Amino acid sequence: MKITDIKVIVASPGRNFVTVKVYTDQGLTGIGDGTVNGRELSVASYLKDHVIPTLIGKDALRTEDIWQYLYKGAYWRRGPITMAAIGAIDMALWDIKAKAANMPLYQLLGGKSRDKVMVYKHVGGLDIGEVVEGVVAMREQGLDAIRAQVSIPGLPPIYGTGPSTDQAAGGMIHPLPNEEVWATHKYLPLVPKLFEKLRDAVGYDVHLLHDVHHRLTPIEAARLGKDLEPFRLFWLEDAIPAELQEGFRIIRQHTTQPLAVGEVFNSIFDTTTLITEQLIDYIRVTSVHAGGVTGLKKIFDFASIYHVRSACHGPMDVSPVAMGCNIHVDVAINNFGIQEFSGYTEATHEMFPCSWSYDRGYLQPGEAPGHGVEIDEKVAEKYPYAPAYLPVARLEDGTLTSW
Ligand code: EZ4
Ligand code: CO
Repeated sequence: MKITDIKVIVASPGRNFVTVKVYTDQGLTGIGDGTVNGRELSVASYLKDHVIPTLIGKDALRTEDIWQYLYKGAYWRRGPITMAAIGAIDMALWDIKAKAANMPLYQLLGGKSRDKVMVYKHVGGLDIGEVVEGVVAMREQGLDAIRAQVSIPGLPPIYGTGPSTDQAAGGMIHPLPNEEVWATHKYLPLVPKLFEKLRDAVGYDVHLLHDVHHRLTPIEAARLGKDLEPFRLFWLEDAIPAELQEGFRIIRQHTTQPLAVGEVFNSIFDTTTLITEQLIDYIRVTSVHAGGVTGLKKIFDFASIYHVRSACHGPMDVSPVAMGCNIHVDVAINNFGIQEFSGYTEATHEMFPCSWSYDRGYLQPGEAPGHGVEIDEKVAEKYPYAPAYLPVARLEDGTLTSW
């Protein structure tokens, strides 16, 4: 089955998405997600200018060979833009392969290992009371796992802590980077107080999660982990920036608090120290940023040997196409942990009709052949690309810091 054409579609139904559509000489088509939030057009160019011309005429069913061709062949290996471009093509090819087999994608990955995929959603708030209310309300909507974030009193709300975070992710995207303020010494004593109140309100049956968003140093993260131990979090996410994987050794020495990291990783080589030394419990790579279904499966299979479980990143900027691929992998692998799910705008759902479905805290991949997500190009035309940046963060004295 030969690849005859590949189209790149950039559209913004609430936020920017980069989607590829692969055409074959058998009439089958497949789509893939190549979105890198805030850097979207670089992936579109990488695909149009450098990848697509090399793939015309190749056998669409050779997913592994094409993955290696784009990875090893580029010479410049890894990196978020390269891996998102590879990911987009890989998802589209798996979509075509599963459609050719007339099966949902999960069947080609080993079939179902579980009945449903547990998700967590986000609650943010300007103070502890508001977060507690939000978590109680979300529990009533059937969620078994909830991420809780709170603003620091006296500082403006930061990314992920505003009210109704589900939609705020869109509202916090700016035409130029917004400048946020961060103060570790005000944050560290606040978070244990939040989780104490949360456990008082909802008990220990529900999984509670917290995202530090790379804002601490290893020893600060170790302190926070220790302070949170009585409240038994499902995980502490991105406690430190993880370019220095060895940093997790310090956190691990001090706390039994389970740890998750990896939403900005794009290759298995970002994870080797973390996984082989069992420094983390959950690996947060996601199909779009880690080289598609092929890249994701390699990392999760490697992680399974070391008792590390999957936890695909799933914010609103991971398109419904990548979300679909994640769900097929989630349901098929043995070492599934949890799936992040922020939900999407109505316009996003209108643009990406899909067979996967969400109900009261759990996702299902659906039974449509392929990954089950399509793109309505007429709808895409209604929502042109709009420049959008993630924020940056500074300390109170103006020093630029991680966020
Ligand atoms: O900051 O998706 O756990 N989720 C997150 C996200 C990320 C954004 C970056 O594009 O931390 O909200
Ligand atoms: Co995160």
